[in-house]
Formats: sequence, structure tokens, C-alpha cells
Amino acid sequence: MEEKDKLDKIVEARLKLKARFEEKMKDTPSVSDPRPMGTGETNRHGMPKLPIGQIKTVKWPVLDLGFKPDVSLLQWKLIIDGEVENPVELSWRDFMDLPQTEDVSDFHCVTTWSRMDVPWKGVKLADLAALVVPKPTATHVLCHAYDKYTTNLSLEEALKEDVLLVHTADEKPLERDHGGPVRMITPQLYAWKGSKWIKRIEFLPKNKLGFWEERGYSNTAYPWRNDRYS
Ligand SMILES: Nc1nc2c(c(=O)[nH]1)N[C@H]1C(S)=C(S)[C@@H](COP(=O)(O)O)O[C@H]1N2
Ligand SMILES: [Mo]
Repeated sequence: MEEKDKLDKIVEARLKLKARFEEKMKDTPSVSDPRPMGTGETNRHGMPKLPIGQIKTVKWPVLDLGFKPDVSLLQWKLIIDGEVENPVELSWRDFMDLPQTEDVSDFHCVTTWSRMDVPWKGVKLADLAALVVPKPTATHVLCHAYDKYTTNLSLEEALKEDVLLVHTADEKPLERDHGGPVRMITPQLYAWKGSKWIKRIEFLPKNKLGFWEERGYSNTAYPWRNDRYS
């Protein structure tokens, strides 16, 4: 297939998928909450820039399970499978050939720090979903990482425009400390929902709790509702 046709196909599939989840997306608290909690100017989704209980940080703290996998670009692969029509296994090259997105967004960690206006570059999860075509029965994803971490998301959160698999942050290749070569970011949810060192995205027909979600963190993780624990 011609490169352009391939891109057109991804864009078309993404729009179809979006249409399927549009109403549910509009109802998610991080865009629709009538009484969001927090302070400061409003962010681009109409929520207070600093969510309740958060403190702005300039430095970027590092949080993990005590083990930082060392994944070379040659070894790196991304599996996307489960409840999809067209499972794929992407090499680094395949991944970098996909449509690339730049965005600037905020990073809210449940341990009460927020890092504002981070410039990112990567691939939209929605574009990856368009590539694999989730079955009509798919409702959630479980992300798996090279360090055995997992975290779960509903599709109405996962398919948001600002959910990216990033390889670049602050105009530099994403550091291993922060999940490089590639991590996910979830600017509208607490940052534990964004898997560092991401390895596999498993589409599921129902919700399945991830590592922290099984250990008492919230399933939904809405920063403007102080939704930290379940
Ligand atoms: N693979 C993996 N991803 C992970 C984690 C982890 O331990 N392993 N920790 C999560 C948590 S709790 C947070 S707050 C953020 C921290 O990202 P940072 O270390 O880049 O600040 O990554 C999330 N993603
Ligand atoms: Mo965290």
C-alpha cells in the first residue's frame, strides 16, 4: 500500500473509533466535571491547572518498582493484541514510521507533584488502536511493561487525543529513568496510568486491574476529584 493510503486509512479508522467513543469521552470527569477541585487558571479541558492536593514541581522525580529495564532500540518491540481484528508486533522502525504527534501537557503524580507544560513527541494511542482495529466487544486496555508493571484504562480514557506513547520529552530522547525508549502518558489521569517501558497493549472485553489498581489505587484515577485510592 502507498504510504499516503496507509496514513489515510489510519486517520479514517481513528475517526470511526472516536465516533464510537465520543459520547462516553465527553462524559468523563476530566472534561465534564461540573465541580472540579483544584486551583489556578483553567487548563485546555476547562479544569483548574493544579488539581486538588498537588504541588507544582520543576524537577521530574523518578518513580518505579525499583528496577529500570534496559531495552535497546534493536530489542524493543511493541505488541498490540487481545480483542482486536489485526494484532501487530511493531519494531522501533515500524513505530517511528507511524504518524508522529507533538503535544504539551501536564503530568500529575498521585504522590502529589505535578509537572506542568511538558513538551512530548510520540504516537497517539488512538492511532495505534486504529491500526489494530478493536473489536466491537473491546472496552478496556491493559498495558504491560518490560519491568512487569501493568496498568488498566477504559477505552474512553485511552483513546483521548492527548494519550501518547512518547519517545521524546523536553526535546530529548526519553530517558531510561522515565521509561525510555517509550512510555505512555495520560495527562487527564494520575500518571501511574501511564506505563513506562511499555511493551504490550492488550485490548480486553472487560476491565482488569493493573499492578497499583490491585493494591488499593483507584481504578479511575481522576486528579480533579482527588480520586487516589479505591
Ligand atoms: N513500567 C512502569 N511504569 C510506571 C511505573 C512503574 O513502576 N513501572 N510507575 C508509575 C507511577 S506510580 C508513576 S507516578 C509514574 C512515574 O513516572 P516518572 O518516573 O517518569 O516520574 O510512572 C508510572 N508508570
Ligand atoms: Mo505514582
